[in-house]
Amino acid sequence: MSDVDAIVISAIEEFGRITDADELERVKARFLGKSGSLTALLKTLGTLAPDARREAGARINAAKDRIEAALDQRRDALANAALDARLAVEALDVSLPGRGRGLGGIHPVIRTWQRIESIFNSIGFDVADGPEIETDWYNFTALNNPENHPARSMQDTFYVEGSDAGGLPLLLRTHTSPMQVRYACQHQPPIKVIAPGRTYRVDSDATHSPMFHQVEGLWIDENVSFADLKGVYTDFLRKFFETDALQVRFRPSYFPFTEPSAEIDMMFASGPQKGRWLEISGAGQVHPAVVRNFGLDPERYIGFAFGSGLERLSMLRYGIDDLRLFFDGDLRFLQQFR
Ligand code: 2U9
Repeated sequence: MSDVDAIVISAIEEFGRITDADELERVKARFLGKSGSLTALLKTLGTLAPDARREAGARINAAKDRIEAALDQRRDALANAALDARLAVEALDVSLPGRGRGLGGIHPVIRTWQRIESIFNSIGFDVADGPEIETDWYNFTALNNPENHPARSMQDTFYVEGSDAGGLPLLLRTHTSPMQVRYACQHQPPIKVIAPGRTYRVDSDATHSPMFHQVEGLWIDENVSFADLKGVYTDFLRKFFETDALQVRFRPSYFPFTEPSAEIDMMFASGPQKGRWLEISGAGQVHPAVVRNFGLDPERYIGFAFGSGLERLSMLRYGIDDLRLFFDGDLRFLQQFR
C-alpha cells in the first residue's frame, strides 16, 4: 500500500470514530492542513522527475478528493445525529388532546346582583357606587342612627385605623345606605336609585358572614307613597323569581332611618318552598330627619327605601340551604352556575 493510500485509509478511519463536529475540523487539519500529512507529500513533488511528479500529483489530488468526500459524509452524519438528538429532546406530540382552559363562571351572588340591576334599570332606577371604607357620618349619623345604637359598637362594626376630618373613626360600611346618602346629596329629586355592594359586620356563624352583600333602593320625589313601595317591590320580586304567583305582605317593624318601617315577607305558590311566609327584606318611608340630611325639605320631599340581602335572595332563587357555600370557593358548588 502506498503512502497516499495509507493516509486516505487512516483519515477515513479517524473521521468515523469522531462524534463531535469541532473535533472533526481539528482532525481534518492533520491531513489537509498546512502541516498536514497529505500537504507534506505534496511538498515532496518538487524533488521528483517530471513524469513521476505528474503521476504522483494526480494520485495525491485524487486522495485529497477522497478525504474531502469522507469529511463531507461525516459532517452530514454528525449534523443529522445532532438534529435527531434535538428532535428527541424537544419532541412535541401534536396528536395529544389539548389541556384546555377551565371555563370560568359568574358567582351566584354576582348573578343575582346583575339581575337586580337589570330589573331596576328597566323601571328607571340608577345604580349608585361608593367606598367600602366609610365615615361615621355617612354610615350612621346621616341615617338617623342614635349615638347609643348597638350597630355603632365595636362588637358590631369593623373600625379601621384613621379618622375623618372631624376626628371620627373610619369603618367598613355596615350597609349600602351610605352610597345612597352620597348619591342623594349629589343629585336633585326625583332620586331613584339602587345601591348594591359588599357590606361588613362583626358576625360569623352558619347564617351570618362578616362580609355579605346587600342591595338597597331609594325613591324620593314630591309624591312617592308607601303604595309605590308595595308596587315596586312586589313587581321586583315577581320579576326576580320569574313568577306572578307570589304573595307579598308587609309587617310593622322599626329602623332608625325609616318611619313607618316594615318587614317584607313573601310566599311562593308552588315549588318546595310553597305555602310558607319567608322574610325577604326590610323597608319603609324615609325618615324626615334623613331627608333633611340630603339637604332637602321633608315637608316637600317624601319617599321610600328598602334593603335586601343578596345572599338571601340567591338562596331562595337557587334553593341553596347553607350560606357558607357562597364563600367556600368549592368548585363542585360553583360549577353548577356556569
Ligand atoms: C337611605 C334611607 C333608608 C334601607 C333599608 C332595610 C330597611 C333593611 C336589611 C335587610 C336584610 C339589611 O341585608 S339586610 O341585613 N335592610 O331591613 N334597609 S330600610 O333604608 C334606607 C337606605 C338609605 C338613605
